[in-house]
Amino acid sequence: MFRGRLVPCHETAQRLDHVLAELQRRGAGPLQTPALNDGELDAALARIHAPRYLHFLERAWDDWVALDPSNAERDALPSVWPAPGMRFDVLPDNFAARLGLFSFDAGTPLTAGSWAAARAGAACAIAAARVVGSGEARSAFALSRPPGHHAGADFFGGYCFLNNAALAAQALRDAGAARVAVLDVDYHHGNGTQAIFYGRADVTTVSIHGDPRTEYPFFLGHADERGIGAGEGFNLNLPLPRGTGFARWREALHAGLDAIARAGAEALVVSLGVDTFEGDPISGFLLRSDDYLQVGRDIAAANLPTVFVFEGGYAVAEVGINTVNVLDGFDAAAGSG
Ligand code: Q9C
Ligand code: ZN
Repeated sequence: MFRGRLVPCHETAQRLDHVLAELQRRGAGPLQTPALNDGELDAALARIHAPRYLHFLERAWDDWVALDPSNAERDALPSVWPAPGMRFDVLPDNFAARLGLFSFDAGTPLTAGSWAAARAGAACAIAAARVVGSGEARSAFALSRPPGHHAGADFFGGYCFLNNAALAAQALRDAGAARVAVLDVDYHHGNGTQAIFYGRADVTTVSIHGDPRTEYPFFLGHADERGIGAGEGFNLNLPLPRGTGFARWREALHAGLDAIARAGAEALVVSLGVDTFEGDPISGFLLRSDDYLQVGRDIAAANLPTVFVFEGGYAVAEVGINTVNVLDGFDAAAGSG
């Protein structure tokens, strides 16, 4: 839903095909399918997401089609939301009301395969974190879609349903890392990840993004959001204006990596969106394909066990090159080839 019309969703399956093809073209090794059983996955999902939200998502498509069999031909989109001062605690019986309760935009179509894809993507991120957390590998890349960083403990939006980066960060904590950092380099503020860890000192969250005064998700991501309670000082937002190029963006990256080092993080999750690309159709930064090699080198200089999680990036023809450039830059600098 965009400006009163139903338009094709930018978050398409071809995005992932391009990344996978580019990984294979450059001989990235070893590709694995996550080996997590349903019980392990359910337990890991419950570490981050609210039970009633998971329960809703799992059944949402069937509930939608049960309203009217012809709904199977259409995606479900929310159209009504609770405003501040209204009740969030009472779960409505009405499906449209539940869809609104658990979401924050009308641009995230829930379709027949949404739950299966989100669940498989979460498994991918958790498995990547386990490989890194166990010391089996120094780094791993979780390649899945839909993305995750806009999803909160109990809401979807921004094409995201389950927060893969948060699940990976929690899995690294559970594998023994005392302090973990999430570095979000997607063009859009990682509002879901921030919200999930806002009150926690053990997971530092850093996001570099388009200024929410003009850019989605609009209602979070300002520089004065520093965390709350025990989490105060463990959230850093680095908003930048539309039109920002690589030199200024890289200064923000260095500021973010400095904060991660100061927080004493022992492991790193990177929310890797490449919608910072100059050719991205929905974003406003001006990074070029070669710049992503430097992004990878700069992240490698943090010298931390690192889990990359795929997020946004909608210039479909370049999404593979740009994503794999980050990984190549990282690998070359980290010396793992
Ligand atoms: N005309 C991620 O990159 N709406 N989500 C944009 C542009 C939502 C992006 C509208 C963008 C969500 C993971
Ligand atoms: Zn994005």
